[in-house]
Amino acid sequence: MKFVDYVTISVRSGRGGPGSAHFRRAKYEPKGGPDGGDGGAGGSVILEGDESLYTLLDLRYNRHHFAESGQPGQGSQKSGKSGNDIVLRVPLGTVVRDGESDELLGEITDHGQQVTLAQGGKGGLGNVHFKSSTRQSPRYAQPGLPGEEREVTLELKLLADVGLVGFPNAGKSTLVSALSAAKPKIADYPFTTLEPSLGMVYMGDWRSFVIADIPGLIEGASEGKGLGIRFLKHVERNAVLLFCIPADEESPGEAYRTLLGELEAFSPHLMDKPRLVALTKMDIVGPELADAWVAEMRQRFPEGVDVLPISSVARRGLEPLKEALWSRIEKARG
Ligand SMILES: Nc1nc2c(ncn2[C@@H]2O[C@H](COP(=O)(O)OP(=O)(O)OP(=O)(O)O)[C@@H](O)[C@H]2O)c(=O)[nH]1
Ligand SMILES: [Mg+2]
Repeated sequence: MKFVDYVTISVRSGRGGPGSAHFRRAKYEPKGGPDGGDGGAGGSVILEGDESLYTLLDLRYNRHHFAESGQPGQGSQKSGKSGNDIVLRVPLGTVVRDGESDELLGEITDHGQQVTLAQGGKGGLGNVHFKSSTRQSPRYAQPGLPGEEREVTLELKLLADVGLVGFPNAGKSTLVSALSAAKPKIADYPFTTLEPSLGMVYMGDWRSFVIADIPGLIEGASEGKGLGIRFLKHVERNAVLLFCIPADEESPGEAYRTLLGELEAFSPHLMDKPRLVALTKMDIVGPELADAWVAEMRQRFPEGVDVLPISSVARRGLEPLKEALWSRIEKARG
């Protein structure tokens, strides 16, 4: 399974335009001084973060990006026109490396953030700059500097669309293993999961999304209890939060509010994310009791919270859960 999107592209910036070695010509001034303008700068090739993109697909189909050269300077101190920059838009989370040395050139984390891949060559100075008391008629103007050419590798770590939130033992890892081919460690003791991991969920057609298994949270995690909340930085960029609360939880409403409180303590921004609740381990409730159980549990959550009963072990309720997640992911992707 692959969670990384790679593409290698070749980029070249434009050469700077040469400076002009022109001399002023006018009837009344037969020996006019130097008036050659500067050459224009070559265009650069620039990478720019775009929050509406999710893959490097566009660059896969279009791998060569050559920016224009600058125009030569002209008489009357006119500068040459600069070459246009090429701006390549990429999703947030794109890491850029030199294709040859593998040296890290930058990481795009913010919308509008730019990383220059190839800097346009500087335009040459016109002869007007080289006039001095001893040299009244410089015939010299600078050539433009060459552009840069390189291969760069772009790497996008796929962001999880869904982040799981729950107390230890809530069945988060089991759910990831039921929805995806990922095989996280599962055990009947708390804090089995120590590091977030990802699974790819395929929905049987062109739709797919990435789900992140996250370590368990406990009350006071924001003050360092349990594993703390540092790993919540992994859910900051998830579009949707899925709270996992076991069907036999004694106070589900309180559990939900406690989890929310820990998230908020980490970052109030997390409160803006769409969320829903998976009522896990429904197979421990007898089938004849299930409907009444779910109805009763739903009442104990704050109003407006979507609660979906599931069982990863019995593989029940998984399709409606995927669809519910998908509709929110789609909305978030815009
Ligand atoms: N009966 C039943 N047991 C389940 C189900 N899902 C998980 N469990 C059990 O619940 C226990 C905890 O499951 P995990 O998936 O490891 O829970 P977790 O939320 O990932 O736990 P941490 O990683 O410690 O935070 C294990 O013993 C699982 O077998 C389910 O659908 N039905
Ligand atoms: Mg786990």
